[in-house]
Amino acid sequence: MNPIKKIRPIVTLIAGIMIIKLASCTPETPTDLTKESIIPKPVSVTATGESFTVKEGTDIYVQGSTEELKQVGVYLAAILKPVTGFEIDVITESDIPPSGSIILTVQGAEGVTATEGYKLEITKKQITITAAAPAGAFMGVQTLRQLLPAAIEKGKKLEEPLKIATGTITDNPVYAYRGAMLDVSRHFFGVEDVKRFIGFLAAYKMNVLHLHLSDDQGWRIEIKSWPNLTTHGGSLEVGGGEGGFYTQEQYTDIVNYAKDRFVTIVPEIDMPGHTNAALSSYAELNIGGKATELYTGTEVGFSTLNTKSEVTYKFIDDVIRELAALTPGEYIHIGGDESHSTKKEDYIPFMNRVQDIVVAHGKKVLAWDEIALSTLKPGTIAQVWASEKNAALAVGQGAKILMSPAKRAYLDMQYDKDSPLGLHWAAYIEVDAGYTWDPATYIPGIGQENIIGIEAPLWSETVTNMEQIEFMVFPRLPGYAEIGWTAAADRNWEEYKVRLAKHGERFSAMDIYYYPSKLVPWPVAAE
Ligand code: NGO
Repeated sequence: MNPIKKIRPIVTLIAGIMIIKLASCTPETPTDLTKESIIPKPVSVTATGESFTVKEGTDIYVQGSTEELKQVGVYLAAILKPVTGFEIDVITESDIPPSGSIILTVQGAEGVTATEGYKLEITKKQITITAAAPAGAFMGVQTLRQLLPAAIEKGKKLEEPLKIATGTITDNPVYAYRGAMLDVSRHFFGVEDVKRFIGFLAAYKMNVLHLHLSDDQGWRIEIKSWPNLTTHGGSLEVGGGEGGFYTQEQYTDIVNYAKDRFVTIVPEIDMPGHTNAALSSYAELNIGGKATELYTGTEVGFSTLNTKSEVTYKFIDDVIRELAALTPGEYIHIGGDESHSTKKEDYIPFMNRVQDIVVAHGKKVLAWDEIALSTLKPGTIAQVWASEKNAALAVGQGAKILMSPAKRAYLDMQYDKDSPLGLHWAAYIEVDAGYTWDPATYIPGIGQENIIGIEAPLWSETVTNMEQIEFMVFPRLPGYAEIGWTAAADRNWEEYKVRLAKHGERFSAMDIYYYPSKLVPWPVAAE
């Protein structure tokens, strides 16, 4: 059961929003690499004043050939082939690359140490991406992609040759975890939508997609040992429309698609609250032993698993076992938020025991900040969304935290009071407010050494289709990517907004339906 993409355009809802069309003009040959609008901003860029041209005969040479690195070459070739019309082979033999080549190498990478770090050298004669690992080469390719004309994103043959300004870029991220979350429970999004979302993350060097797979309104991942979870618990969504779920095969397809783009999937099963879909599917999980009705509203905090019953732990063990087997990433997210119907004296032993289950299946625990009330196992991460007190409790236990403060990082918050979609219980988050904060100074007493990274969650109470996802995510997502990648000292809204504006053309070429915030100096629309 994989409902096709629902088409319910919000165009009518946002009347008055201008679709920006750019004037077509002959592109100038780029010669100043320092003038390019790269997001996230790299560590250093120096220019040498010339340009490289992709020509007939340009091939991609992969040196230090692991299969993974070769795949990065194949990925780059797939971008260049349709827009140039050239053959563009990926060559793994140790031949000396001729003039005009693009080289991806993990050899001689002494200066590049971070797994995702890279050095991109562009001369008139060749382009070389040097990295310590294939992940870094992939990040370098994303930078290269942004140095090419925005029109390449349409994937169609261009009349003009591809030219790139020469110089050197060295780069590596500040935080290892740079992610976004998609709530597929409140509204379900099919495999193709999730893949498109992963593509957005990869384009901005983000490396985690957290999937919120279960909540009161729907259970979205097939669990073979508890089949009603999806056949019954996955059948609806907020508003009463048809829900859906991923078969294990489809989930694996998503995991692999993400892996090819150096994005790790973090699956979340929310518990002990936010569990009505499970409670409705299996009577024995309820405190009174009676199954609940399916729920299609948007209230929170009314459901809880029976934390005193052994059946509950058997259920959780089965779910985590199946999910862990399908998930190559190191984390399983166990929710733990807003368990208002679970007594505190029951919540704490429950979270302790579920952490043990996750660890027993070879994974580390991620959970919302309330988990800090329990005893954190080594490696458990608290995802800070609401409570600075919980953040301090987690750090006090020696744990690291993941920064997702709702007031700054929630992608489901409205931009302003006129936004047609989204909530505003935490804040209105205009594009500048989403960008102008620093995870390492946000909570007094908690610094970079306590933080694994940043994640921007998109909850989907009000978001029903891909177009609406895009409207909430763009143009805020590149800002979160930059917060996670670029040092705070190198970030500045006045400078960033100009770079972001240049990406409007890229969003349009990617057919992304973005919010044209008045705070961003988008290029003037041409008739
Ligand atoms: C809260 C709540 C979610 C809502 C979201 C809406 C967390 C961690 N729990 O965030 O269930 O969907 O707000 O913004």
